[in-house]
Amino acid sequence: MQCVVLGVKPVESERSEGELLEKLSMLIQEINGSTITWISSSTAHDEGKPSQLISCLTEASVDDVTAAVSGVISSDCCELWGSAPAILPLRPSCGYDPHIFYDNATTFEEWAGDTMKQWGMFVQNDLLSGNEVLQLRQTVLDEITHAESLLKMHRPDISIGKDFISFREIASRGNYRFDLLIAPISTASQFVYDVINPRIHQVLKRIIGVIGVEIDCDISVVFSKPGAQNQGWHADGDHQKGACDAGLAVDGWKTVLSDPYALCLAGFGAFAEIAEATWDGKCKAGSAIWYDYRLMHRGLRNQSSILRPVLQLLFKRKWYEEKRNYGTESIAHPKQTET
Ligand SMILES: O=C(O)CCC(=O)C(=O)O
Repeated sequence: MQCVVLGVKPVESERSEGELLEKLSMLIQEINGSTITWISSSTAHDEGKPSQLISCLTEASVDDVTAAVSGVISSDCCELWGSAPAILPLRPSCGYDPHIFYDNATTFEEWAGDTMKQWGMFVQNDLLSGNEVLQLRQTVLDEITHAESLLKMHRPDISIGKDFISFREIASRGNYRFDLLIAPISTASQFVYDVINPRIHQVLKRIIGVIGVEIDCDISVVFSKPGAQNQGWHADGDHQKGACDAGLAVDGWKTVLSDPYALCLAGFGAFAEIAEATWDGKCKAGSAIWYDYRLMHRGLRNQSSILRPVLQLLFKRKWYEEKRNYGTESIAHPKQTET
């Protein structure tokens, strides 16, 4: 089973996105014995010109799907934009904001659970007050200063920001961007246990589990120094290398994503960028972006003149161990020289 995305040009003004999808759903339900399920539609630009995008799930070949669609639409051009063994996201016509920002329609916990299932992410505004942000910011900056002073003391050969580093406590994520693990016994971690966790406990319970029972939490700070550039699209976890998951959904991810095994409180990929399906998640300090750990994401550049810290809380099933993001050598020890 694969997801196929086709672009149709030109976009006819009288044909809304929904109409094309409806028409195809009526006219093409099967190709050479393979069922076609039409999923969604959107628009994106191809060399400056708008193109209507439509996606479907099928066992049929991409050529057969393209030919079938070309045969039923009055359009100059129908071409393949992408295909994948997982659903390729298309931007909803109203954009993402109405879906991923809470609108008070139901309880926050219920909405958060449903939104995570459907969109893989959501925004929680004003999780922390202004004063709490200042307090947290200071403790996190102290951790960064401490880590950098250890690095300077023990590894003076390293040019912080320019050289690639991968230590047990801190790793670079491209020029001028770092991920620093916060020790479980530290002022910053205590802030998470005392202030943040009680506020999000119910949401976590609905989405992934109870802290201390099914899940635990890795705390880190991703900080981007002035001059950090846009990151490449990526997903952090080891799931890409075939690590076991929380349990595949009944149809093995074909149409339904299984429950997450890890959540990150703090995106999409190359195809999503071409299809204009990405979301640039900017939110106020003190607000949180929650996302399923499998979601493709990237850090945006820091054009300001100050360091930008982002507290990252990775809530994960206890069996999941994050091994990919850091190294094994400690910054607290001098470089071992070969004898
Ligand atoms: O810079 C950020 O905010 C995100 C960083 C990130 O995604 C990563 O380092 O894995």
